[in-house]
Amino acid sequence: MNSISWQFPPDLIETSLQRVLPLPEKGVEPERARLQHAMRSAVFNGGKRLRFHLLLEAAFVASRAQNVELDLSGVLPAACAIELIHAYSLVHDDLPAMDDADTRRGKPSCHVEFGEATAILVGDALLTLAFEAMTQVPPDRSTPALRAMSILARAAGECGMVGGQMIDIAWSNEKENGGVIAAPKSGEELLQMHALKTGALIRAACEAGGVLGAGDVKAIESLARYGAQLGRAFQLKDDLLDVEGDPEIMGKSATDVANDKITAPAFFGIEATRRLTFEARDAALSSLEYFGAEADALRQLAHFVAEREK
Ligand code: GRG
Repeated sequence: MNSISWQFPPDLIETSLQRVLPLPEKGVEPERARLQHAMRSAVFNGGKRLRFHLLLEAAFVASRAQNVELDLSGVLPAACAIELIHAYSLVHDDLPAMDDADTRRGKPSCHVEFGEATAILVGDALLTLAFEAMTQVPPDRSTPALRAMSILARAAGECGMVGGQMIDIAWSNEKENGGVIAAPKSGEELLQMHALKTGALIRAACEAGGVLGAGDVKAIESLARYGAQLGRAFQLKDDLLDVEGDPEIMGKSATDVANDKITAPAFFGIEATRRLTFEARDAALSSLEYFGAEADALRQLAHFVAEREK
């Protein structure tokens, strides 16, 4: 992602997140300091910041299309929030009851380093902090901020990521599915699970960015469509890397294949999965036709997501 010509420097992301997740205050109870330390470790451990970049860039693109100046103070809280929601989902996804992954981003996963109960609380605290962060906007930005919050809440919850995770888990664990062995009955069902588990948050980053950048209806719709297709390409490529990627480069230990997850290559075959990935990339690119050069970073990102090595 380093080769993408973002409108905003990566420093802006890290300093904004540091502000939302400061070091423990002096005198805080040692137990809470440990929790805060574990929360910081789940966030500041080398993620690509894809969703933060997306939300910020979508806001920029929408504002440019309307010829208005982007007010970052109304956008950064939601950009931080989506990264916190993402970090929580990874901490919970790695738990023994879910994917049981020992490493994340090349380091011990949260429950391995801090214990299982702490990791559950880290996820809970990051999710709630995300919603607190989203309220920290100037009063004149509160209406779009509230709309963006609703988009992110829906995408993160049962109608989106959590619902998709439930389907994914149920397909690989009959106990979590009332004793019924389930599997996707069609490629469409598998892609719909992807759209919920992974795509919903990526789509929401783009749609919420469009709202916070004061985009018109067409701009917001275009960005949402771009996000949905980007999310599809992202998960298909993730499934391909699971089969073809180098675990050393990927920085994670538990593969979906090893966890008996139903992956796109297992369902469609490798060649068809590659083709679907590129089709989603191209659909994402077509969704940006409404915009000019201001959307070039989003175009570069669509190529990166579908063609990356990790
Ligand atoms: C536990 C509620 C709950 C949801 C989990 C995020 C998720 C839903 C599952 C993760 C499983 C997984 C590896 C899905 C592939 C897509 C994905 C979210 C990959 C990780 O995102 P990146 O590559 O991560 O953006 P970094 O580390 O760069 O932030």
